[in-house]
Amino acid sequence: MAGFTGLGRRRAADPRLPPGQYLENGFPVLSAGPTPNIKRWELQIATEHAQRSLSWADFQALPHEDIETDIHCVTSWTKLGTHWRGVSIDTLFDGLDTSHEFAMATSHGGYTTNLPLSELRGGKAWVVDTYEGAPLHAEHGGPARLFVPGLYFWKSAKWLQGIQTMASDRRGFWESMGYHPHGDPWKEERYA
Ligand SMILES: Nc1nc2c(c(=O)[nH]1)N[C@H]1C(S)=C(S)[C@@H](COP(=O)(O)O)O[C@H]1N2
Ligand SMILES: [Mo]
Repeated sequence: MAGFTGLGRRRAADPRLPPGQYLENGFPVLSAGPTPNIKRWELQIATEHAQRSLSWADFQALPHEDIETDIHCVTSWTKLGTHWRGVSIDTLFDGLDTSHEFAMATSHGGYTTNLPLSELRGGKAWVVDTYEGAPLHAEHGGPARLFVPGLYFWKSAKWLQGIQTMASDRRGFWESMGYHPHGDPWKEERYA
């Protein structure tokens, strides 16, 4: 009977794999443009009230956290148990108040991606500078990238330059090409 023959295959599926994803052991590089040459790194955090600018030394002086988590790319690969280190967005926004509910992340090179602020705060997102114990490779967004593992990986802007809060949602680079404005892998929010 079909129901029984399918059982083994179903048991083999890893429960950590969101729907439609496959396990990837390598680490693919997905960049919409060339790896930018960043001469002077600076991170801008801005709300409707204030702007904060961090040099590399300022950023390094902030408390870093270790993160072990899975990552999910909209092109269907998932990597399990990856290790990162970085500064939480809560720390970067500490003392800045905002009534905005959305944010745009902007990268060196012009890439943008929009996120609800609720997906960036509350221990869900970081600016990471370390991957598997080593400085983050330039092709993966080094010296530092946004890291939002709860959403598809296109939201994790490489070569992060700034985060600007917004009163209403606008679309970033892939979102304006038809990717989902939110991007939850467990809901398969791939395309709008
Ligand atoms: N600045 C920038 N960030 C980016 C991208 C990009 O093209 N430019 N690609 C996104 C996409 S679609 C994915 S899947 C991941 C890929 O990250 P990786 O190259 O480290 O695997 O980065 C995201 N962040
Ligand atoms: Mo992607």
